[in-house]
Amino acid sequence: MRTYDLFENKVFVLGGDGFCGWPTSLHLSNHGFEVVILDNLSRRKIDIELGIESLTPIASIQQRIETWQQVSGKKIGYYHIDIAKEYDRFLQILLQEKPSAMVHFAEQRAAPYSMRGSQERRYTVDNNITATHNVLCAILESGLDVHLLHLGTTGVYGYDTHLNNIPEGYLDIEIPQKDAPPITQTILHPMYPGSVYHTTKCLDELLFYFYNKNDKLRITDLHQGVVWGTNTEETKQSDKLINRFDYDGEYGTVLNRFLVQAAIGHPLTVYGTGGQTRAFINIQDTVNCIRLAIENPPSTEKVRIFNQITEVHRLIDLANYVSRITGAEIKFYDNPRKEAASNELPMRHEQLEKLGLTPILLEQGLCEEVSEVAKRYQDRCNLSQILPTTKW
Ligand code: NAD
Ligand code: USQ
Repeated sequence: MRTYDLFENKVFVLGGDGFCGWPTSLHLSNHGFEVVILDNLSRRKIDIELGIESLTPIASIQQRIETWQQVSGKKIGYYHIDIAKEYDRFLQILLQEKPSAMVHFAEQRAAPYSMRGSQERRYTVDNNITATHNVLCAILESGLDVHLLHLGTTGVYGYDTHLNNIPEGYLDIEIPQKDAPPITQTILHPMYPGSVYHTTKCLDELLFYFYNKNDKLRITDLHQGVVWGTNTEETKQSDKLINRFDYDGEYGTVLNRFLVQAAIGHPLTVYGTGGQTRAFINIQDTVNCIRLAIENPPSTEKVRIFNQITEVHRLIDLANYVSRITGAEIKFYDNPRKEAASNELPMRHEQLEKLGLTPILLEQGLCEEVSEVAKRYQDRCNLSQILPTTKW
């Protein structure tokens, strides 16, 4: 049986140069954790491949880390490594650094990008599944008791069902038996992915299930909704710490896209009738949730699953809200994705709140803050990147 030394405080952040990973690294560092980032900068390479750029000018990872040390006096370590391709080196780094927790963001995360063509489909599966499996294998082979926290998605539950009480990961079901009373069993909620990307998150879930059952690895899977916002308390401390802000049709997420569109006078791009409903979370809450989950590690009895969301909105309501506060026009576009015309999403999310999360809900002030960032950098906005290019 493994033992867990509470509050050994070294944390690996895999994918720590990304949109969620960078503010998480700073937040954990600010809260006394010794942070080590592992990233292969593949996201920056995809920007070059697609000819897109973050709306905000992001500093290099080296400048980011140097600036954080100047601003806070705290050090962040960094390894340039491909988790999917450099297993032996990853294991060596793990054995050398001995972190007590590992936050795993290191995956290709855009649904549209994963559906562009065979190359991107294959890359997304190869990268995401191999990265996750390498992480699990390395933890097992190291013999270390590392708490793995993975960023999953609420998309694993699917968006075209009519469930009215989506649980946090598990369902109790009755399995009919021949000539005997039914057996009650707790199972992972059935998965209904809507893109190759979302499918990789479902496959990740199964890998976690197996390694926990077989090897008692300590795992938290955070089923996160669409993230919005850009800066956090820490990234605001210097221009060189600014977070990335994707607004293009492949990587930009919907609310941030609407706020940029409003700032540059482009109509809000509502796909279909806007009847789709999604769960949302502000980036400041993302980093708070991850810290809370690290500070409160799970047992090894089963994979702990939290729905990391704070609110649920229908897309057309969101567009109307942004239009009301900014005066932007709304325009309906043929939906480039295969999605139901509408769905409901009543999703439970009390576990993180029980650990102390005080949700930041959509409010005008925060939208204005994001709009300010969008206005400040509007000259960097490439209008030709606004409309989606991938259809499925
Ligand atoms: P991102 O693309 O900005 O960051 C991912 C980071 O991982 C990048 O810095 C990239 O270079 C790195 N990376 C990818 N593959 C790697 C590999 N093989 N080895 C090393 N590094 C690698 O994405 P994000 O928005 O920060 O999302 C992070 C995680 O959170 C993803 O797994 C995503 O599925 C999940 N998530 C994101 C959102 C959202 O709205 N952004 C919502 C729910 C879940
Ligand atoms: N949408 C529009 N207009 C736009 C962009 C999107 O109407 O201009 C709609 C989409 O059709 C979709 C919804 O908004 O119904 C959300 O799209 P999105 O691009 O904001 O988010 P999605 O593709 O679902 O993916 C994002 C992240 C992914 C994460 C996921 C969480 O990129 O990493 O897993 O949010 S979730 O949505 O819960 O699956």
